[in-house]
Amino acid sequence: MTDNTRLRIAIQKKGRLSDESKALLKACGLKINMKGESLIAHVENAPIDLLRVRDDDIPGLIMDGVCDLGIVGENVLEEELLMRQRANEKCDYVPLQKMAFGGCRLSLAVDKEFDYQGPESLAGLRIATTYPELLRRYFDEKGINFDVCLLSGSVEVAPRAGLADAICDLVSTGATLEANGLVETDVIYRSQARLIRRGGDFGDDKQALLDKLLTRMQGVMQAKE
Ligand code: PRT
Ligand code: ZN
Repeated sequence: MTDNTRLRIAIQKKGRLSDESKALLKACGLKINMKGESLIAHVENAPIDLLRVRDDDIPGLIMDGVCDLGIVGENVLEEELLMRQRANEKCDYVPLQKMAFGGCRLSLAVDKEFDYQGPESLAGLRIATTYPELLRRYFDEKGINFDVCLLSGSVEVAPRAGLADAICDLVSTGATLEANGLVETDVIYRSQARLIRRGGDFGDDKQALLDKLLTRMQGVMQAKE
């Protein structure tokens, strides 16, 4: 049985958001008892548990009401939201603070030899991405058809490997694109990490704990500015 009296926070287990998510919670005064690879880490000085999962699972855990709070990239959140809307699935959540980390952009990129004149240059071509819904929204708004090559990693090698004519991937410094002979053409979505909470009522005790945590988070983030 799960203990519903404890506030459950989903954070990325390993990756670009995990260290800063943990650091933020620690700076809020939480004493986290993190043992190796375990899925759940208990907070020793508050009725809070951390669920350490893949970032892709965080929006679903919140939208299904399995976790109370989550820290996730808006790119992953928006992709899940569009997918659930398309499938008519439950997508109840409340966006809270933006975090001061995880900044990146989802961009189209083509081979540097490609004669790119705008998104219409990609009409009827194949684009490799991990974010088919965000990509589709962008092209649907422009009335341009395209094919998808769905990859969960190594998107930047798809053109060279002959899998796709262009890519749509996350960019931060641009070094990965450059190393693969690609040029960024259009930014289709700007993202950063965000705190989200599930919909519905939390009950008095959990709500009070959440309010206290949010106030502390604001303080920590303001102190950093
Ligand atoms: O295992 P899990 O599924 O949890 O992790 P993951 O591998 O899916 O995600 P991870 O840890 O790579 O990224 C987590 C989140 O960090 C993303 O969803 C974004 O919100 C955010 N983020 C910020 C980034 C980047 N910057 C980023 N640069 N995520 C990925 N990248 C990758 C990009 O895909 C490309 O391969 O870094 C490369 C480009 O970086 P530059 O600096 O060369 O441009
Ligand atoms: Zn992921």
